[in-house]
Amino acid sequence: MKVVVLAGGTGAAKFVRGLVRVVDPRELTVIVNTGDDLEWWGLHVSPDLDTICYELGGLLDPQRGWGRREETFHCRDAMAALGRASWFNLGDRDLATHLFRSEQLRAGVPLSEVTATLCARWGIASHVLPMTDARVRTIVTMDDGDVPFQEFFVHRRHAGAVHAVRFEGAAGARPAPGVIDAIHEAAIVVIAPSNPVTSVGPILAVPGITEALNTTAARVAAISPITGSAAFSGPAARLMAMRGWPTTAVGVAMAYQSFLDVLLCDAGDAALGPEMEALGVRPVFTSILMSGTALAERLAKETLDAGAQ
Ligand code: FO1
Repeated sequence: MKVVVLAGGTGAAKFVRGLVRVVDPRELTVIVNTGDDLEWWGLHVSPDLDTICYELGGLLDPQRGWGRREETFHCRDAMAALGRASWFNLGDRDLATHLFRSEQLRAGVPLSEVTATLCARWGIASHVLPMTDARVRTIVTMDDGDVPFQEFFVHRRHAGAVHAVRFEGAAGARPAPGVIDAIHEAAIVVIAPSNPVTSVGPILAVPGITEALNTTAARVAAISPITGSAAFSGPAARLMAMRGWPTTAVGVAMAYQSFLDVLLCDAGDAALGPEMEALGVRPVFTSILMSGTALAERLAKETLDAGAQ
């Protein structure tokens, strides 16, 4: 059974960890947000691609949920001593990924090919695709002007009023090779429990991807990143409010309404069921907390079961 996951940050990696325990990893394609990408110390960093690849390759740091396990930060400290910015914590092992990727990109190799090479080197059987090979950057408008996503998320710890979010370069981007075919050939497409605005939003903003989701014969399921009116982590609820969506699972259903069949939500949100059904979305109430591999595996299985109904 072919499964596609649309993925953003750390929540997506947790879900994928469970998913590869219930599907053949070779049948899995993960389409990943690259709006969070940045240039750091002259290198191209793709945090969400790396989080998914490190998870699938068994390299992810389990505590932080990003970067590599058994990491050290000597280069960061040495750069700080040279007076360079060090708030974005690139680890020494992680650095090898960015050196390799940047070298390849400079030689004209598209990001999707570089990603495939890295996956092969790390023994990853699943297909990991950037949403696009083009340059797309998530820009957050705050009181003092526009800031790139990682400046907002990491440096400012997502504090401060957000007036707008835009995906620079998305309108002129094309989906990376394989993205549209994967969506059409899937039995189920799962939108991971990622921030609907800044993690999934950039993927949906690449022309052709939302259309493929609207027209695929696959069932489309999502897992809410919101329980009650709070996000598991990060600024999802605030950014959803900025978009004018309720900061509940109903808002998640609204974000994906045009193509969403099933939404897995927290059992405590059962009272929201009728509002979701009114949007044409079938809610499945369950435990969506993924604190540990066993829970992630159970949620993945429930998601596939819900999509099959
Ligand atoms: N997240 C942080 O909160 N602080 C960091 O210093 C940081 C560094 C970092 C380096 C490489 C990488 O792949 C991810 C990193 N992240 C860091 C996570 C990243 O900001 C987020 O996972 C996403 O971009 C949000 O989806």
